[in-house]
Amino acid sequence: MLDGWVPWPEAAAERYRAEGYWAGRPLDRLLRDRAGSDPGRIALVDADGGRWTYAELDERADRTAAGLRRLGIGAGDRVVVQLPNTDVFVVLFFALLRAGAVPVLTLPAHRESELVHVAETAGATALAVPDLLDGHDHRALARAVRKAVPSVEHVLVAGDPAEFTALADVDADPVPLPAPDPGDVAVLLLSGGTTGKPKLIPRTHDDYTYNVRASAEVCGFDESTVYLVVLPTAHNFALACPGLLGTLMAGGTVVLSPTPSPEDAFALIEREKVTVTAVVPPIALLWLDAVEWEDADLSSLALLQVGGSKLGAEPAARVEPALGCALQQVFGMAEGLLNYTRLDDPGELVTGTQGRPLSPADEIRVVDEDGHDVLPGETGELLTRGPYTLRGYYRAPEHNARTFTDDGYYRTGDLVRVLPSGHLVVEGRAKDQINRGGDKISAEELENHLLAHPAVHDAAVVGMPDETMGERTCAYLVPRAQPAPTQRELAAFLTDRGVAAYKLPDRVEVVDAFPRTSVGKIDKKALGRRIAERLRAEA
Ligand code: J2J
Repeated sequence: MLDGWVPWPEAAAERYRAEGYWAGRPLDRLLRDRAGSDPGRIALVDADGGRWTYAELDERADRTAAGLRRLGIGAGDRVVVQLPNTDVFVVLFFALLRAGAVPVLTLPAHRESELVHVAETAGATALAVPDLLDGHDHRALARAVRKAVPSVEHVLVAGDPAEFTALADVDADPVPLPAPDPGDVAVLLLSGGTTGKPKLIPRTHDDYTYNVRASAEVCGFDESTVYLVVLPTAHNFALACPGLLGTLMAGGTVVLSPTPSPEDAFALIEREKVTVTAVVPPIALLWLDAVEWEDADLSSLALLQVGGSKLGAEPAARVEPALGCALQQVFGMAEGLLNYTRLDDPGELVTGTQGRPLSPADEIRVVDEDGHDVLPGETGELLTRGPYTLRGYYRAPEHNARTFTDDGYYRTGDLVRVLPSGHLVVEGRAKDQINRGGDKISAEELENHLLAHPAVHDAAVVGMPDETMGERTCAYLVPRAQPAPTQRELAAFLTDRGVAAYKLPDRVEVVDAFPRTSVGKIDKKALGRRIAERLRAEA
């Protein structure tokens, strides 16, 4: 068993098992089961037209698992996986589960700063990367990670491996492998982060399998489902809500799009007769416009899931007429709790709310700043616990003490109100994070990077309103001396430090001093208002 993670209390675990939420089966079985019942059905299609049946995918996963074991990668090993939306990701994911290893999923956009931290925190023994992606050499990234994190013994490369191991060569005749304990951690997901460094989220076989199964049921996935993966496969939404895992569990077909661009995605929707996909609001907005000029046939599309940040009611209402498919809003988090509007919800709930909890066993509370429950319908911070919501981040005891209540509720940092129907409306945020069109940026993490610049005396990062992204990032700086660093200089500095591009500030504001609250903290609310006003004045 992995150490450093926080299991559910035994009484809760017993209840989740007794009530059937936790089925006691390893996560990889969803593929094995379908390979048994529907071996010849197409499980996976890539952008180039590569096609794999359930039996083929299952066998590739077995062969890769055997290859991993031969390399010495096995029970309990953490393996950082940074791969684009390709068959290699899907095969490696299942292979790692079968080998008993724990995939640690990172976004392709992550760079040295994020990867080193993730590999270090996970105590990773291996790293899987593409050779080149969007012009970036991930083998160079892997070299930097290995240098910084000596526990990383193996680098597995999709494509040309240079001095490392080609993933194509991680292949051996299948061997019988011990099944993991379903109560154990199956996968580590990355949190959006509100602190200096991103946190790792342990998801067990039992909890994640339930997450996938219940999601697939609520979203009506079945053998006729053709799901297009548009967001990165490493994202909880695209992976498991119901995502690619839910599609495979239901016996449908997963289609992989290399990018969310209308050109790529629409062509695949037409070619593969895609029935459902999941996007973040800025992509939904882009697609709503793109139907005007892209003449692809989208008539197969029955459902568009939108989540990751708040979708406005106006674009929400445009989805059905413009794309000819139903909308489902999803308010989810890699930490667990998922809220979905239901397929038979009345229109005003679908366009005007962010859904209601997936599971009858999800417990939610909405509390004020003192932790007291607000009156029904009032806005407060959402707390939650349940059969698929973590009880603690991996190896983060101090952070856990702050982020969880004594009785195990996770403080989401989201401000919501609950309607009489049980649907949630997201009203804002209590956490120090910027939600840039679904990409989460920890203000503290970015501030720490900015403070490392020799010309920066102090830094405060806030969100600024943006029509397409919902929010963008504004960095307020107090310089050490004039001239203050420009936005371009800072971007180059941050990129040099290995910070992912989506975290670079969209705007830099130089000030002499920050407004302070009565207790002397930087008044970020005031800064947020200041930049919003300034944007209005400029418009
Ligand atoms: C407002 N805020 C939202 C929404 C997430 C499905 C969908 C999304 C995620 C995800 C996910 C929102 N409206 N509809 O994992 O499986 C913000 C909240 C939340 C945070 C979680 C999934 N949907 N959010 O976005 O772990 O602030 O997961 O707490 O990346 O995104 O971010 P993340």
